[in-house]
Amino acid sequence: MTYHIAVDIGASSGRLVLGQLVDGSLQLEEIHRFSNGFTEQEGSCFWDMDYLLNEIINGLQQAKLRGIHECTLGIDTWAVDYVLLDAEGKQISRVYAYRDHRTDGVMEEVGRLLPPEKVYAKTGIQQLPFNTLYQLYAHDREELKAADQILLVPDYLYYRLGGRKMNEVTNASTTQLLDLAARDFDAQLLEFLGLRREQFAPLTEPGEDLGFITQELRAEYDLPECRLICVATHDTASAVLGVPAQKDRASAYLSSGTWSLLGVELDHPINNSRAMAANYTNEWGAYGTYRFLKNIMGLWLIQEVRRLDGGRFSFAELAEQAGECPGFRSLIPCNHPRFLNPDDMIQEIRQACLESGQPVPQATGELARCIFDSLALSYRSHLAELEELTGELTQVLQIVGGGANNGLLCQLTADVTGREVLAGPTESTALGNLAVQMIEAGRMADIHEARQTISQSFAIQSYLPQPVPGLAELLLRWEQLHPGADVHN
Ligand code: LFR
Repeated sequence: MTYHIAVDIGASSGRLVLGQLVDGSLQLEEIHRFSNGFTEQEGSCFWDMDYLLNEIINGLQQAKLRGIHECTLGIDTWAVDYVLLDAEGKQISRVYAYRDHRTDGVMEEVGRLLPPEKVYAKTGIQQLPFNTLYQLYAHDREELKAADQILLVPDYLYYRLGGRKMNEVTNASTTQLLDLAARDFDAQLLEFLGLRREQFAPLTEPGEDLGFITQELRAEYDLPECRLICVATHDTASAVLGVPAQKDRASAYLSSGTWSLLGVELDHPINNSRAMAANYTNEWGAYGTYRFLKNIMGLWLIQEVRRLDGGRFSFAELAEQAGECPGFRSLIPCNHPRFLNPDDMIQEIRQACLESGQPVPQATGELARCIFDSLALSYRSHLAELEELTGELTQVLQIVGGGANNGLLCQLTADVTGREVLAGPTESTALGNLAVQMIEAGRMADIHEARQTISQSFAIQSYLPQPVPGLAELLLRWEQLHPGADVHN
């Protein structure tokens, strides 16, 4: 089989990307794109699984129309959200979106019952109010008890396509229920939630062959013959796999999408008290690695501003307008929980500026500028933290994902961090997804070769730091906003 297809679904859009190795170069072609987002029903936020499945099927039909009769397929999505199934494999509840407000205050409540230090020592996972641990705690007890299986979103999509149940490890680690030492679900945490181990499927590593899309689906929708390969199903895990190989220079990555995930890849977790205090996570990676990183609020801020602005301007236009506004005029501590899912992001940003005595951004370009300046300063603060925690100095920051297209944000990041920024590829998540499929198919030897191929196949843009006038004063202003007040407190 020469065709490999990545299904990559993020919080705001999904795509099916065809990957092929042509003369040693990895070539991508988008075969289908669709929008995604949670919808509000009776005051709660839900994802629509049937819609997502339908779009995957649409995409596969497009592939067939292009003459693809055989392929491998891998699926990645965002993390933490889950689907409950009954013994017949039917979905028994709606799928809550992680930004739903039902978890407000739950992390604190659980923290009073389970010492957070113990949970962190065990799991190494950062405190985020939407971790599956807290979502399950907030879930209707009876419904949870009655569930035969608990699958995360990509596990469920694989199951619907191929019929096999699994809990893939890179994503399962984001539940905050896995024990780093035992490398399985932790018995005490499950007991705390009133759950049994059998309610989860076997943990499965990226690279495993999950068999073919069912005959019924193929016949009903006239689909290609697809062999399902378990990839790193957490989008961030795939994005990190898709980071190009570096030439001997120490580098950190920033996976820039709805979230900004800033970190390094490690072959061991760092779950000491300092890492806990700074709220860094150790999510499990493919091939025995760990994603030591921090969640920063990311492009969600601008996505929301754009949505509330009626989608009048593209992201490129917003960056252009922001570039025309004076810099560092108004700043927000973007990781504050108030920005996680406010009723109105524009009002929330304006209110935060008003409260801190700064000019209130009015025009959409001014709001965008406030967001990009604040994100860049956040990256600076957390990069310093990362260096302290790992004891490794960073020379280069590799930005991958959609945010690598935002020249203004990349340049601002280089300027305020004083580091060279290497931007690209934007499709690192699809690339990481495809890399696992290609390794499994024997087209590439290992992840080192895959990363080498990625760096040779895509143009990477370099941004060198330029001096920021009045930087010392700017940093003082930034610190006064308490940017360390995090999504976890
Ligand atoms: C990015 C991401 C992050 C995760 C957040 C919620 O798309 O997967 O890694 O913390 O979404 O699932």
